[in-house]
Amino acid sequence: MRILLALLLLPLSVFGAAKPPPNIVLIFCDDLAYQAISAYGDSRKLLNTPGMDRIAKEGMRFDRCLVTNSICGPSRACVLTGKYSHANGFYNNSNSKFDGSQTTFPKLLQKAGYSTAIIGKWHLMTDPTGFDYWNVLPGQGVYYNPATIDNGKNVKHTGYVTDIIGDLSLDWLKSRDKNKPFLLMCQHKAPHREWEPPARNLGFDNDRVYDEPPTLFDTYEGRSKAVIDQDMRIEKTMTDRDTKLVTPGQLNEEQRKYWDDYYGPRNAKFRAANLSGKDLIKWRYQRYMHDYLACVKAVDENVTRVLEYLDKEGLSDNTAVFLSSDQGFYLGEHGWFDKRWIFEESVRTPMLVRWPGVTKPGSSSDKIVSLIDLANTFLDIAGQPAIPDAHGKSFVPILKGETPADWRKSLYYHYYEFPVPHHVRPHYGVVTDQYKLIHYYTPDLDEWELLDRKKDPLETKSFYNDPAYADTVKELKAELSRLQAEVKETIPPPRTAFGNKAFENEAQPPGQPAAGKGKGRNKKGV
Ligand code: SGN
Ligand code: CA
Repeated sequence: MRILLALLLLPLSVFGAAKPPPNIVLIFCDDLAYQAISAYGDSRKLLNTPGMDRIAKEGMRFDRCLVTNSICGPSRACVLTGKYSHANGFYNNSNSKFDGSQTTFPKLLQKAGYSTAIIGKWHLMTDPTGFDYWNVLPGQGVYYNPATIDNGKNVKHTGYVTDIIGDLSLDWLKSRDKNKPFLLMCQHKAPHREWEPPARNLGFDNDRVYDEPPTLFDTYEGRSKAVIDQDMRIEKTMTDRDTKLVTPGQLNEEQRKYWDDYYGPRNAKFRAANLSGKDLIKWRYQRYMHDYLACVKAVDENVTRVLEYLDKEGLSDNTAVFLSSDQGFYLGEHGWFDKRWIFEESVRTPMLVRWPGVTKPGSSSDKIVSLIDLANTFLDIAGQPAIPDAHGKSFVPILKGETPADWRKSLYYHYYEFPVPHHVRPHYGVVTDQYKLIHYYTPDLDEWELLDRKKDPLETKSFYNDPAYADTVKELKAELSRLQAEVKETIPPPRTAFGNKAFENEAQPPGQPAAGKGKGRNKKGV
């Protein structure tokens, strides 16, 4: 009898009103290291992130989501277009301007009937296109009392940027057109440099002493000149502003009070200790961890707010929630902060996805996915055709637990911006599960490196000149050429790719090994 009843009811559910297309929420952070998310299980156990962990627990954690050009604007252009920098035209943060007339996934979702919104960090120089609502920070934005550009109009806010982006996101969700599926891109500024925490999180760690990464005092022995010659070390590059020995200018009186109450006595103790050498690096590392993690904690609190809103409105079941970042970030590994490199902490970015009814709760994938895959993934979720000339692919099959046998085994990478900020030389390369083959190719440098993650997980050595790796180098060079041909990148890239006057007076164009000398570095950061 019960079976009969079930059979009678079946057609109602199968042929009843079609389920509306899923909503899509992308929570996209700036410089969020996977090491700072507890779901990723870093051995330092840096922070507890219940909000982000909830997405992992109820969905899938990607352990190898890689970027293709590890800086802000370029990554964001890759997300929107599904294409590499040389194809979407946005190479660097210094002089690139996003061509908003090109095909992007928000435009296609909008055309397919979605309400589309972007709130928070944008950093693409031209106005957003493809959004019914946009309210973005100008440039990098600031942590305290930020201005935003609300559909073209300047608005001044009082408060803390992460909470403001959270508030604006919830406001939009509440006031959106409820007859349509939606795309919300909630894009945090945090935890970008200079890592300024909100009042409530100052001292959240009770002056904990964080474990140091084993490579905090890396000497870069045997590494390429490019690795030795960077400008992103805690020792050399971190400023008094970064370490809060200088109070940020944009605080109001009340904010300054709680700021000084926390930092004042600690800074006095630091000054009295008169640290130098390794002790100074150790102190800076501890201060960096407190500040950076306190910013991540605020992001996490705002992730929870969004998830709870979706629950309360009964939206969770039909909403795919993605959490990611424009790139990874160094938390003291190799003595560094910042990103840019093809190396692991920089090239690998967090990716957590919850899609109820589709993605198995508590699952993970070690397949190589990339931010260039997001555009076609979102279109696939919405039941829309892919952007045909995008380089990225939909990873919906992986989300469904059905990884295609021919899923990519390698990814092409290319970083361009030089010399400022951070003096990381342009390089391209190929990343596989085990290896990274890298070519530094500026006029003053023609060097290769080979990293082996299995043999040397901390990435402290290059095996390029080791005869035992000759065959591997040969195979990877062939793979690199195959990938360059596949994505149709011409080497050397145009000079404009580098973003500043790095090679202005060089006789040889970048890409051609030459005797020419590199220009002195410009101290003015971008
Ligand atoms: C600023 C930062 C740099 C950072 C770039 C790019 N300096 O210039 O440390 O690498 O942004 O970051 S700061 O002193 O102004 O903070 S990105 O995330 O936009 O690519
Ligand atoms: Ca960034």
